[in-house]
Amino acid sequence: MSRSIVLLGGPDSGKTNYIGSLWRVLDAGSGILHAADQPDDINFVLDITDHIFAGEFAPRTEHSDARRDFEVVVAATEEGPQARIVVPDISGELWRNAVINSEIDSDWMTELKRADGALLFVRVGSDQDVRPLDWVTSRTLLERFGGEEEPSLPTQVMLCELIRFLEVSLTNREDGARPRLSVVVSAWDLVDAEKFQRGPFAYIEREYPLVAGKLTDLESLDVRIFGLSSVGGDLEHDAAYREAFLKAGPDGHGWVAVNEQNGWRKDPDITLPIAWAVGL
Ligand SMILES: Nc1nc2c(ncn2[C@@H]2O[C@H](COP(=O)(O)OP(=O)(O)OP(=O)(O)O)[C@@H](O)[C@H]2O)c(=O)[nH]1
Ligand SMILES: [Mg+2]
Repeated sequence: MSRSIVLLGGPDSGKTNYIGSLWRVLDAGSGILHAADQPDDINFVLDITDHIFAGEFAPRTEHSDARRDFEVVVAATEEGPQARIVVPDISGELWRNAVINSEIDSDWMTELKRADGALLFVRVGSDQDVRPLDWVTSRTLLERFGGEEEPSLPTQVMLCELIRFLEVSLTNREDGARPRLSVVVSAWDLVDAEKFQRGPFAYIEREYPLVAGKLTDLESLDVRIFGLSSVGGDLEHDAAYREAFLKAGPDGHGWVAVNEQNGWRKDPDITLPIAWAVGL
């Protein structure tokens, strides 16, 4: 019962706001996973939910912030197996620096090695997204990677390197199966209906072709891709949405885009990317 799940992603990729919304669902037991006990220290999570309750996104994590682990034991059924989920809410800036320096802090390395699943976040419409360069240049960059500091590391190069970290560090599952990686495309509420129907992998293919190639070639990880909206809409720029959100109360707005026979649909259970990675 000591398996853990790591949540990682670059700066501004939606990790913190997911944790806040996730806790509400785990606590209420309204998703497939519920909290099997009360976590020890959830003050920072409650700070996040305070922002969301006020109809605003929780602020970006300062990279000077102490590492904050959100640790909770989850289960799918009352009597069924449990899994410990350790979600370090690390500032994306730190993940980015780890890639630039080709070095992961030994604490996180220990955490990654203890984990048999991960959630990798990438966000629609982030102003922190670093655009390449054409992709041939990016590939050269990726190949040569590890030497001098690259001041504007393209997002897709960073993502490929994070996936590589996961490939070398995640441990096989208890049943011997490959570790699982949920790739989560956050702020998926920002895409139009057409992009929504083409799905988050098509989005990654278009925006980050190197990442799409990497995901397709992965042999050591079992991958699934989800679209995610932690709060259901754009609380910052869409005043009408924010008003409706506040009026209806803060819970139950988030959703995950999942693929079914008739295409992509919204599922209100935002625990799904974790539930799949845990395999409960
Ligand atoms: N439209 C929309 N935007 C979102 C959603 N979740 C997050 N965002 C946007 O993404 C920004 C970053 O979200 P955070 O949760 O702070 O991202 P983070 O990965 O924790 O960022 P760092 O702490 O810098 O690593 C927010 O300020 C929002 O603008 C969502 O569900 N919908
Ligand atoms: Mg954060």
